[in-house]
Amino acid sequence: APITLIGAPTDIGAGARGASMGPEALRVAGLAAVLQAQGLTVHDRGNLTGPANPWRPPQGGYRHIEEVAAWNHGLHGAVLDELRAGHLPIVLGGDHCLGLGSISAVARHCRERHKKLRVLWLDAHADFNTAALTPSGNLHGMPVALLCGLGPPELTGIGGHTPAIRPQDIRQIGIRSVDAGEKRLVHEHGLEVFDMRTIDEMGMRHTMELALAGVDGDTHLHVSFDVDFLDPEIAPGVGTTVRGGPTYREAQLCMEMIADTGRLASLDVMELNPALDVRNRTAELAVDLVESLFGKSTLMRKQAPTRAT
Ligand code: DIR
Ligand code: MN
Ligand code: MN
Ligand code: MN
Repeated sequence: APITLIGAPTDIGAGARGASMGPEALRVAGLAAVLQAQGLTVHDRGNLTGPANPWRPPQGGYRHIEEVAAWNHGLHGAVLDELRAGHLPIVLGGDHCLGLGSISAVARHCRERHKKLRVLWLDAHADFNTAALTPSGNLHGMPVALLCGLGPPELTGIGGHTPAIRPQDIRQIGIRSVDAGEKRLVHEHGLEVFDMRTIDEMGMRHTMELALAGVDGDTHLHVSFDVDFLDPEIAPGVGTTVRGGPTYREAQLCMEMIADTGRLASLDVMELNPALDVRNRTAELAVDLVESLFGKSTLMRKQAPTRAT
């Protein structure tokens, strides 16, 4: 499918300013050209607009809830338009609160087309906080909970269906920072989390085999790539670094195994913060990984390598 780039330049849900510059940094790093070089058709529809960041303290456990709702409504509409047109949307974030608008649109499209949904959430964080549990009030720590129906109706209802997704639709990979109350909630809702210990113990290959199990020809595969998934040694340009993330090779294998399924149908690239980056290297790394996600491999491969399970 033709790819559409949708920029969402805001840091409205984050605890540090600067993710609003993410879309332009990804463009400067050559995202469109890299995909076109693989023979893909790419339309860049430019950036969405929305409210400025008023930088207020939390109210009732949430920071900037109205502005977060406005950005996510806009993104929901843009992603849904692209999916209905048969395009593959790539959302250029923006902070991860935008996963709400993007994935609620993907879920709506799946309901319309009777497709199965599988969301791969690549992140250092579980993003499963609620107003009662959050240490910060920042909504970028809550999109998975909101998508699962936990939170205020003005956010959980954005896709016209609450909950937008079920916990069993999602697999989280690379997780290594979960707040105390959030940990209990993740457990209660039965989220399938492949944390860093799992990756250490079974390796990225077996982890991805498990995370992708059951993905078939009827599955819409969505990847929500929070750039802080990556180890901060290789990806310093994010607002909330957590040490001990996947290495360059582990991240490449993760992306290549997703590409091998042939089912990738939408993508978010979130939390890139150029204000904290070093000569745009984190943006360049993200583009490099997206290239693998869209099937760039070192050699011609006749088929995906056999999976030993
Ligand atoms: C933390 C940080 N769990 C919070 N979350 C981040 O504020 O809710 N998510 N950084 O990406
Ligand atoms: Mn088109
Ligand atoms: Mn996140
Ligand atoms: Mn994160």
